[in-house]
Amino acid sequence: MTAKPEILLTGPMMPFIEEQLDARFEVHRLAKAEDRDTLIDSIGARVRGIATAGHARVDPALMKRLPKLEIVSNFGVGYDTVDAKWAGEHKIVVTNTPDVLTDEVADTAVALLLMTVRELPQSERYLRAGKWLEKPYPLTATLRDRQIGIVGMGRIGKAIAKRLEAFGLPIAYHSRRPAAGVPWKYYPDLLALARHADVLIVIVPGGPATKNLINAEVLKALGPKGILINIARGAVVDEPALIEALRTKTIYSAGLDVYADEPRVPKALIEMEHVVLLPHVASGSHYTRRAMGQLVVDNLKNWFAGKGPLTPVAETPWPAKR
Ligand code: NAP
Ligand code: 8YV
Repeated sequence: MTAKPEILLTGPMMPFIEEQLDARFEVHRLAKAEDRDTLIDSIGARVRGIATAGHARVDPALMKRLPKLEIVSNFGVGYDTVDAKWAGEHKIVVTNTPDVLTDEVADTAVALLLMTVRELPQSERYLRAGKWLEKPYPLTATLRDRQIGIVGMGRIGKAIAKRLEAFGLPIAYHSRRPAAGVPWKYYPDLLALARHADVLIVIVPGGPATKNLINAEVLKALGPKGILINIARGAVVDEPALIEALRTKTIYSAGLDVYADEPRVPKALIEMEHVVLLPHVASGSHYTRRAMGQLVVDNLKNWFAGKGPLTPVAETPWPAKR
């Protein structure tokens, strides 16, 4: 019997994923190691794959210690915790989980927008506190008179735009290049989009290129009627600048699913009654997380069966351009 390929699991994953990995691979669990360095020293020379869900950074420091590493299979479409550029330069393939979560995340983005603009969590808390018996909940803002600006017109950005178009709302967007085949107005300049829109929905990848993309200047341009929805990555928004903009009413409100230092959320945000805060749940249904998990497993299985990766990321195209 040939030996199973050895892989490193950087943290716990759903049991059905771990069961399938155990059946096909010899799995080394970083989270269960008494000392991570000792584990990596002892198995590093034999590890050919990594399965990760952003629990630990898969950076050059780690990958250099795994000289036989061939593939990193990431749970999540966003792979900002993996240095994919370095991996690509060293003939290591990185895979992610695109498409299978697009609809779920777009649904959640629209829900978060409605929750924020119509103050639905606040009004529910009001009822539960018995305050409706005293007087009706105050009237709220509306989506009806708003221009939507989407920052990032990729798979999920398009799915959000389609949903909001069906709501009868005007859509415009910003990305580095115009998106092919979409009817919505393109703004090459993010500040110009922020000036035009009263809702800014952020759905770009994380990483150095988008760090603090939504800064004090963008928030000022969004203006006092403006609502920021961030469903991308916490680091894309300058969090202290956002807190200040909310505190000074430079913008009206925010709905957030992601934060700079998850799962820690700034106390200043938690204490603000007028913002809506979700704990990074955009893809978090059984159905969608299962599809994502299966793709993590299938990428590894396909690779070690010699059939290539199913969903390689842009930095590590397949067949490789080598
Ligand atoms: P995608 O199809 O790759 O789309 C990314 C979009 O962002 C593209 O339109 C891209 O266009 C644009 N973009 C990239 N870099 C940019 C920059 N520096 N400035 C402006 N625009 C930029 O990805 P997706 O599947 O839609 O997912 C997007 C991201 O959403 C993921 O990477 C992940 O971080 C996040 N996400 C979060 C959750 C959650 O649970 N909250 C769930 C799923 C995904 P250009 O290349 O032309 O600029
Ligand atoms: C996951 C996500 O919750 O796909 C992404 O980029 O942010 C989410 O779907 C996350 O990746 C879980 O680790």
